[in-house]
Amino acid sequence: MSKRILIIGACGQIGTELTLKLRDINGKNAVIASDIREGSKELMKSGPFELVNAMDYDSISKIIDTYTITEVYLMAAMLSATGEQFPAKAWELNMTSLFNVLNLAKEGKIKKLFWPSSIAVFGPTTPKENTPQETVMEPTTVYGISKQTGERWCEYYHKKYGVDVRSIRYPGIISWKTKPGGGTTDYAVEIYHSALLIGKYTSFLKKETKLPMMYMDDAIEATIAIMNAAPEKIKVRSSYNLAAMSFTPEEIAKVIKKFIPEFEISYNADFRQPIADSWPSSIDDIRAREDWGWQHKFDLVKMSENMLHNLHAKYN
Ligand code: AKB
Repeated sequence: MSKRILIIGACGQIGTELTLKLRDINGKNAVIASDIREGSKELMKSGPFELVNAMDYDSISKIIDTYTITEVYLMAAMLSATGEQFPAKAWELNMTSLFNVLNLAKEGKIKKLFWPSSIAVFGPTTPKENTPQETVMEPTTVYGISKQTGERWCEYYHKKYGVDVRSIRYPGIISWKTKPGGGTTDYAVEIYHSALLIGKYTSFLKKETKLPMMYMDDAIEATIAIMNAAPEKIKVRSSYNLAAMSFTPEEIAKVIKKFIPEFEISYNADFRQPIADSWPSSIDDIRAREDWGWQHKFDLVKMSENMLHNLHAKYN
């Protein structure tokens, strides 16, 4: 049977670019985009789209039957900052959507499943630098708790029912096409937009807050690579640590200043500061590199060049 992909949450930051890339690779009709609302013009024009709520089991099941779907990428989630405003909703969305696809896979309706986890699974008692794959995990956000719980369930469904579920612990993802929403790492996207539009930015994290980050191109590469790897190479069935770079607001501002010398940064830490403080500063992703050949391409300078180039073209 040929590969037919359903992306749930296709209009979000990662979902948009993942859908476009998977359509380039597999052809537009082999990739069905779905979300609770319509997305960018580029996404909507690029191939089939279905309106669906990730918490609605029956609707997802129907789409899977209609399009004879073989693989699902579940990209819908409420992120860390919004999750702290709406804890019950965050838990409900993040867990119900995961159980829906895990159960559909258990019933044999999905052959392969991608579900993203996050560095938010770690907490203040986790080693902060070079956080290992296996370590203390005591997350303090609802989002982090939902991701950690989700990881346990993924491993359980794999071991108990043979579900082929694959996962990555995404760091903060930086991209120019679609803005992120409701995350603690979002400052690292906002800063580029503000630098180009108004030449200044007020960071909601303190200048010395170092967090693990990744450019979208690398995140998409990794997501497709883990899904294409032979099943025996995927030795971690909870979720893989994944890393590319780590930096502080002060460091990213310094690099932006190289391209836009008049750029100014100021700092006004808010409720997202304690979330950031509870997360690692850098991640050890040796298992992903050894098991399925992960390699990142973008560092802070290369990413900044690419972001500013693409955003400049978008705004002019
Ligand atoms: C967030 O900030 O909530 C996300 C994440 C690190 O998972 N970007």
